[in-house]
Amino acid sequence: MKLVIAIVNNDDSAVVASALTKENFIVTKLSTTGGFLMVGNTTFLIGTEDKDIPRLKEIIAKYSRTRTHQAATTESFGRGFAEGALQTEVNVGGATVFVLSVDSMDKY
Ligand code: 2BA
Repeated sequence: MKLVIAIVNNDDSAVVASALTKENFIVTKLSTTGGFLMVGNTTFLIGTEDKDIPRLKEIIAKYSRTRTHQAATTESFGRGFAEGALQTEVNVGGATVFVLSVDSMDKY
């Protein structure tokens, strides 16, 4: 058994969640914030069997788009820089996916 932690863009989260549940994956959706851009994103927790991991990754990749994001980084916070200073352009996503091994899962 695996636990998948998938971080996706907020704009893709509804369609990713819908595609996963349609394919019978059980999903928990968390509202999260990226530490670099300090912009909201969505983290999915998905417990699933090892054999379903390739299909799960395929679905997440299919519905997660890469975007260019222009923003002040956290480097500028609290240092008195003018607005627009330390702006940076970064490619965000499609999705960042971690796959963890799970010792056991119980439901009571
Ligand atoms: P953020 O931390 O807000 O990062 C947004 C994007 O900024 C990243 O896109 C990456 O292109 C860039 N970036 C992040 N940290 C950077 C740094 N120290 N220097 C230069 N550029 C940096 P993604 O890699 O697609 O990541 C999107 C979001 O996924 C991240 O939002 C974070 O919430 C999460 N994430 C990505 N990799 C992670 C990791 N190794 N561990 C935990 N969370 C991760």
